[in-house]
Amino acid sequence: MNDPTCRVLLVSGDEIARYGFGDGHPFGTDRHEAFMRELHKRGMDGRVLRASARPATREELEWFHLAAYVDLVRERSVTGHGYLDAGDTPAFRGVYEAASHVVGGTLTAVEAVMAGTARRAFIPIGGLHHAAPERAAGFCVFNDCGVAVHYLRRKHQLKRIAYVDIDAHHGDGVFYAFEDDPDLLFADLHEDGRYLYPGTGRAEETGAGPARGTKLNIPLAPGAEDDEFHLAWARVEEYLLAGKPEFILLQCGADSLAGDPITHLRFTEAAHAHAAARLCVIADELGHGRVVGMGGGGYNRQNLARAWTGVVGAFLDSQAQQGSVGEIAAR
Ligand code: TV1
Ligand code: ZN
Repeated sequence: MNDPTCRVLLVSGDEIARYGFGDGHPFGTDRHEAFMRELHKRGMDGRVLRASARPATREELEWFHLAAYVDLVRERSVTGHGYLDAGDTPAFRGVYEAASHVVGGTLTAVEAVMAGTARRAFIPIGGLHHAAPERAAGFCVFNDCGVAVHYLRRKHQLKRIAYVDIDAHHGDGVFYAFEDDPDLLFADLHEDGRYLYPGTGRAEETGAGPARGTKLNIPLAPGAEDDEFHLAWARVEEYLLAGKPEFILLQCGADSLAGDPITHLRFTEAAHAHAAARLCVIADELGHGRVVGMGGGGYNRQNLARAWTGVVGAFLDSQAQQGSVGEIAAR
């Protein structure tokens, strides 16, 4: 356990793998397996600590969501009929259990990092950034990212938390829920909303009320490649170093890679590995090292497998460096 290569937690298993939609829906239940297979192929599954997801409690869900909406999901979960939004997010039998395990899984990741059992943690099916307090949206039933922010504040009295999002879609569910909260640092690179769902996240959207001017939305043109990513990413680093968060959440949606079937950004998986590696450096520099990655979107299975294993690899590498005497002496 004190082996520094062994301080990265992976939250995985059937409970979260069941979150997904059938019948030609881009967000299928095979995404978890596509990732796990690649992790095994790269020999990385034996290098991480493992945990399964617990379900979020009703109280935890209601830190972010309205009770009436939580009830609606629970009802639809029995029959599995109908949609939970206007057409992107179908109900399925057991959707309540699956979605609450995704939230609980992200909390498991956050808990482990706060307890010090892990320095970084990753959950492949987390990062459901479109869900709003009162409704599902864009494949997202419960917003694990938003609940995690409340968790860190309520259970650990953290104030300044960073949410970084490199999914091709804007993280509107997180953005609008914390729009007027200056202590939720928000940095989101995404495909310009003029061309892609959900249509929000203009650069001028910098926060509201007391938080006006404190959030970073960076829309990129369709077709943007790693060069554009790196230019934007430099601004994210500057923003985080100035903001000094006590915890960093990364939504690393793999739908920003070239070849995704529903978006038009053209990053390579090196972008995701770079983001993960640099967030570890920043978190270490800030003195706490706390980083949790959530998989987010990504509908080309090969892309999501490569991008997410790259993120886990960056977490493992950052740990190996942290543990090496030479590296510490060289600082
Ligand atoms: C059922 C079956 C639903 C097949 C939805 C692609 C489907 C999409 C489907 C789809 C699809 C979207 C919109 C439509 C605006 C709506 C996890 C007029 C082949 C984080 C969510 C994208 C992305 C929603 C989620 C988007 C995430 N694209 N096939 N739906 N309406 N919705 O465009 O950020 O990655 O595509
Ligand atoms: Zn997405």
